[in-house]
Amino acid sequence: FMMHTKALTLEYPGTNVKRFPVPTEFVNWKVPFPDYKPVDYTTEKIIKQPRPPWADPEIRSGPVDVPLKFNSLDTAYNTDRTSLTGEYELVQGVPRNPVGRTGMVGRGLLGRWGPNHAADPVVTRWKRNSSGEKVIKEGKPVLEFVAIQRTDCLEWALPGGMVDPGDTVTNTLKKEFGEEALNSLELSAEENKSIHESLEDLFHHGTMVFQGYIDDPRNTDNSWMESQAVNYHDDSGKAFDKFTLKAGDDAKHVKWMEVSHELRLYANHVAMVKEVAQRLNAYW
Ligand code: RP5
Ligand code: MG
Ligand code: MG
Repeated sequence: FMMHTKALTLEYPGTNVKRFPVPTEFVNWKVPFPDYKPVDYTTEKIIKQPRPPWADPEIRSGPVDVPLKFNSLDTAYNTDRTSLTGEYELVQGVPRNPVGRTGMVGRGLLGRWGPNHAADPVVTRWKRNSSGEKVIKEGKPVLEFVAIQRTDCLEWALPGGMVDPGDTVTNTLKKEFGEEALNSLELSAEENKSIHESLEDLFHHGTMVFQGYIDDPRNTDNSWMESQAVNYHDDSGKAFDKFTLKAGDDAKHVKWMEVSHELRLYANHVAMVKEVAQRLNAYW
């Protein structure tokens, strides 16, 4: 069962646009909502020509040069249009959000019609005191994970990012962690090489902790975020000593954040971190 709440936030992020209010009982498409008048919004950034490579053409105004292949790998656009939630419906040729109504049609800030794929690294270590012993709460060791503060909304989040056209999820996990938590974009070629090698090691053994629909505030009735979250756990605490966390790209700050039930994070990132805590039998 899937539900969204953050995708119903009336103020559409980073704009003055307001969603049409959808009371929770009307989210489900199966519930008739005759008064539903969703606002139609797609950011200028993806409509203006030339289009960025991560953005699709407008498909509601007539046939396009290269038709989009929904529910399949679309090689013409170098993008995966399959959904982790299963096959999605098309209504008048346009994908329909598998969870339900959002109060907005069009793509909002998202580039793709249908699923927009992202990847979220959950990098963890045990919290230790000054003598190097694990910190214990209620009989369980306390975890820490690498969190970034997003520049777009100032909310704390996992250092995740969109899968670029033609790129893989595995590579995106490393790339986004490097860019957002290590500021790799502003390091010298040499520094990057050494970071890349260490990351290669660390990111070798990951555990998939979540795959599916993301309750992202940018979602619309026709475009939505999906992600795969992978946990990389540094049990000895030695591997990450090599790195200096430094925020970069779309991150304003970065830090090791303590894991507990009090976490408040972007989208449904709390659920991903909670899953990691449970798997590692850590304090929550
Ligand atoms: C969320 O947005 C995903 O879980 C991921 O963390 C992020 C990807 O978008 P950008 O960070 O590139 O904006 O839905
Ligand atoms: Mg990024
Ligand atoms: Mg990001």
